[in-house]
Amino acid sequence: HWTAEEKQLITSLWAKVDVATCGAEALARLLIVYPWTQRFFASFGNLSSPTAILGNPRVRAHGKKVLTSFGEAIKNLDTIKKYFAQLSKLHCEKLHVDPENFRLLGDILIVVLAANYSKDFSPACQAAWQKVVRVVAHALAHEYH
Ligand code: ZNH
Repeated sequence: HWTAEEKQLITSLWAKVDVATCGAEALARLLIVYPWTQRFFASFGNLSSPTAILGNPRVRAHGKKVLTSFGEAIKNLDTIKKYFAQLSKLHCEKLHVDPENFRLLGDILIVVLAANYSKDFSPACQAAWQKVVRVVAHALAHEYH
């Protein structure tokens, strides 16, 4: 269900993405824009202000981890449910993350990409990425019960 053009728009932007920087920014923005998401990261230390969150090394490291995993998913778009089955179970059974948060992070990631790669982020590129973040959120929610 992916056209060659969509895949091209996805991989050509992804090739430019700085995963550490954008991952850190995306998770930090999630915690700032939707402060109730901070409850999942209570062990991460100081989250008391936007500045603290943006500079928090554990937020930065975890954001990189999440976006790295996201990047692996992009390489497995046609088998993404299977690819994310274990991770979906982990988020459901152990981490108890409400899947609504996957959608929120997806929307935040779109903002981060648009802000950092504005020249590349054409409406067609946005359309392909909106689809990616929706499919990723759906796959991560698939093993919830
Ligand atoms: Zn998550 C973890 C991915 C989203 C929360 N994650 C994690 C990991 C990974 C991920 C890979 C690691 C695992 C292991 O270790 O084994 N995520 C991911 C992705 C996504 C996500 C791909 C999308 C896209 N998460 C998310 C959200 C949230 C979360 C939205 C909330 C809000 N995670 C989480 C937590 C954890 C994780 C809490 C754990 C951390 C620590 O370290 O503790």
